[in-house]
Amino acid sequence: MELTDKIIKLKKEKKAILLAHNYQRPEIQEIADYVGDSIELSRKAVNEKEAEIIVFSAVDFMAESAAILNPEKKVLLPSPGARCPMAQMLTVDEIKKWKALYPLVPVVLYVNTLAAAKAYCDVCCTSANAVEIIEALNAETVLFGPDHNLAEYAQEKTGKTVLPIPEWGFCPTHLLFQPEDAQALKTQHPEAVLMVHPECNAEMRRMADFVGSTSQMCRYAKESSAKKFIVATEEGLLHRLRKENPGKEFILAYEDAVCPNMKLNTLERIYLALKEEKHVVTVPEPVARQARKALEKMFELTAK
Ligand code: 5XR
Ligand code: SF4
Repeated sequence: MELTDKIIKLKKEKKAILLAHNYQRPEIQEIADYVGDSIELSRKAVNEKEAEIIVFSAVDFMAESAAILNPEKKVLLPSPGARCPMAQMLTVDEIKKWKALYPLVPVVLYVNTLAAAKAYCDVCCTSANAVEIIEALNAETVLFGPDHNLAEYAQEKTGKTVLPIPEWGFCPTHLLFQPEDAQALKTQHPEAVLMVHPECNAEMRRMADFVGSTSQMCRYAKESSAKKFIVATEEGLLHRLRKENPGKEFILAYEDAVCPNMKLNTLERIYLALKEEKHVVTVPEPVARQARKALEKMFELTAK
């Protein structure tokens, strides 16, 4: 039996669902029950009442959020070494240091943080809703971590003071996109629309026709009348963009833009994790309770 068939069979037997982030390998996206950004996926998991096991093909912090929001389900991270380096950049001590300096200022944390850090914030956000969340807060200054590019973008968009914690946090994959490469592609394809993730640097964002998260890029590409797009985010998203928009062309803005951690997940590892029900992600309840509050506050502030 093919590996994909074995996974599909096991999923049924064990009442498991497979969730894949937009940056996963194409063959994983193809057999996933849902493909999306981490928060879309965590919400799907909450709605799948029948599911007993969630195989979350992504990185550590995403599986943690799923575990926090689905305490009664078993959440498996197929490759336990898949850790987001940006999430590691913000320690609890760093948050405490900034909170001591600005005791009255709310702390907004990108979901790309570990649960222990989330437990110390007021509200979480994603790259899709950072601007909306900061606007909704009754404060002119906020502490924001760990991505300093997303902080800067949110500051530009909201007109509020968004202080990055730490001052330098970044995504190594999105840092690979540089204006020279994007400009060369724009010159080669003058009719193409440039979509840029807000984790990219300011020059990239300034050149962009559209700045948004992975889920927002998918929506934008679908609704746009353009036929060609240059895309500045991790290469995995291009599989989904191409699949959902058969008549349109998608070009990666830098050819080696790969998140090595996302790519640690393979069909083989998904199969083994599911078969042995191993690499269970758990978050101790006191931390989970605090982090859940911050995630729920995000849902509350973005509810239409
Ligand atoms: O950089 C990421 O890990 C991806 C992404 C996205 O746009 O999907 O930035 N994730 C964040 O928005 C967090 C929620 O998924
Ligand atoms: Fe972390 Fe960047 Fe990889 Fe997303 S793409 S998981 S932010 S390193």
